[in-house]
Amino acid sequence: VTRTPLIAGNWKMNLDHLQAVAFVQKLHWTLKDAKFEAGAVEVAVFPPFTNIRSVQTLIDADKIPFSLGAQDVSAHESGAYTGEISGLFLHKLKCGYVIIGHSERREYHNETDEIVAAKVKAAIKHSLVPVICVGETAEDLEKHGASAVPVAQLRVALDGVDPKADIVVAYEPVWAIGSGQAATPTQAQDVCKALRGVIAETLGDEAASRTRVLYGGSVKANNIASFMREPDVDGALVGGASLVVDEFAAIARFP
Ligand code: G2H
Repeated sequence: VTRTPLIAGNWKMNLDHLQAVAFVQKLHWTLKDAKFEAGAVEVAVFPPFTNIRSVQTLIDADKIPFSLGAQDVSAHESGAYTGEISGLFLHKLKCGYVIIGHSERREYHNETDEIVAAKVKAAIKHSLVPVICVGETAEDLEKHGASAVPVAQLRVALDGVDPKADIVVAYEPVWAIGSGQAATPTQAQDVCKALRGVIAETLGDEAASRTRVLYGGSVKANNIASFMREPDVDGALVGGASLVVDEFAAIARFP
């Protein structure tokens, strides 16, 4: 199987809806000028909830070949959950993806592996592709090595998932997030390979060979190619560098 590389921009809590529209327009023009071939690489943007409608309208109107995703989803479908966003709402806004279990949500919102697993099921139920984030802290790395924690997190997240479901896995070592200190390509490869092993073990070989496993954590235009050369790294989840048009465009043009 050939897995289409996925370059995903996680904007986190940045850009309001007007800035978001201007940004996506400019990114589109920049990639067009560079004769960027949609299809060879999939580009996805993950704006804050309040911008999804505006970005979706633009993408639709100008036939912009970017995928759209949200940064979180509720584990519940509807009801008395003040402030939460249902997967059904995201699906109706034509979101294709949703990030689940980002380390910032695990840390600041106490999201456990069990909550992550429930959100993964909610996303799949509403035809959203979950981008399941796993990764070890600096302390985990020192105590247990790189792959033990992400492997354990992914096992819980995939428990009971339909083997035919479309999912994406993102390995984001917490110590590499926003720190400017990315993992080495070899470190990323080792853990991404171990995570593919977990997919094989829980969902089967077919799912393991088709599912994209991303690396995230201080990905920049000057290191993307080194990650993409690794056989088990199928793309990147990009934070800080996804907020700068030229930088993100350069990442998307890595081949
Ligand atoms: C990790 C990553 C995007 P950054 O959080 O998910 O952020 O590229 O800024 O390290």
